[in-house]
Amino acid sequence: MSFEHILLEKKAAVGIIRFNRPKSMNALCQPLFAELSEALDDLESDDAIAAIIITGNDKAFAAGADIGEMVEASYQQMLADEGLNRQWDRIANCRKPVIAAVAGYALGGGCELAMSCDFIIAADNAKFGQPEITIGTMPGIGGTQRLTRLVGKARAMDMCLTGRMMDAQEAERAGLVSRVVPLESYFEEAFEAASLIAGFSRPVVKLAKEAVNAALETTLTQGLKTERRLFHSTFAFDDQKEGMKAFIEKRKPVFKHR
Ligand code: DAK
Repeated sequence: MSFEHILLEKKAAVGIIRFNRPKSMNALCQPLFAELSEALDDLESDDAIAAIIITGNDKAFAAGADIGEMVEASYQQMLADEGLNRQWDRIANCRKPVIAAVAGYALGGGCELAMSCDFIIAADNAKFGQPEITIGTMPGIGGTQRLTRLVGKARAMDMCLTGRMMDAQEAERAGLVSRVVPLESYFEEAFEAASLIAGFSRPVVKLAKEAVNAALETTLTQGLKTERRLFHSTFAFDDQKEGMKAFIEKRKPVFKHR
């Protein structure tokens, strides 16, 4: 598969999607989104791939949707573009684990896209923001919703209404990112995390991901019920028997993903 705006690589059990528009800070143009969806379809249907990393370059994860593309768009065009709206949801709908490895700017749609991954590993130069207010609009693909759930109302309001950026350290304190590491090693850190996840039982990883996501969608009582049922269902897998036996026998488990 060859793409113009992204690079796709498969390394062992990890699929890597890298935004590749360095001249425009990886601004997310529509063709890039179509390619991202296509690459995710490919990685999701490839049985050799168990975890996915989405990343940019050292200066920018992505500085938002391509402003040049949007400047003259009408209300009718924005509303009608259902295909585009679906593509923006593509990462959140991926059933395999997706890690965002973020260095530099993750702004607007870039920040929203990182938040739709399962977790974010950030380089110490990362900057997160929802600056849409400074260009006369507002977040439209999760900035007011995912950000508020992740960092709370006060910080989300502050960022969406003033357009200020959060640096990596503040983002870690606020719960937006899971780890901050030196710029030199953020991709390796993400790759190690993805490889570790890829070595665990794949169906169980899927269920664990589903359970954590349920926490953001439902009440505590319903979420706990969902978790309990998913936990029970791990006992239907050989991998649960293998994992626990291996612990008792003081050896490494050999998961067969069934
Ligand atoms: N779009 C297009 N080009 C961009 C860009 C962007 N978002 N961000 C940067 N660039 C381009 C710059 O125009 C410049 O191009 P040249 O002048 O060299 O041709 C090049 O990248 C380098 O940028 P700067 O010269 O500005 O570099 P600086 O280091 O001075 O500043 C910066 C870096 C990232 C702080 C700055 O470029 C900046 O503020 N960028 C814009 C950030 C922003 O406002 N992002 C939000 C965009 S709105 C939806 C779909 C999408 C969305 C919502 C809903 N639906 C379908 C429902 C999303 C909206 C957005 O993301």
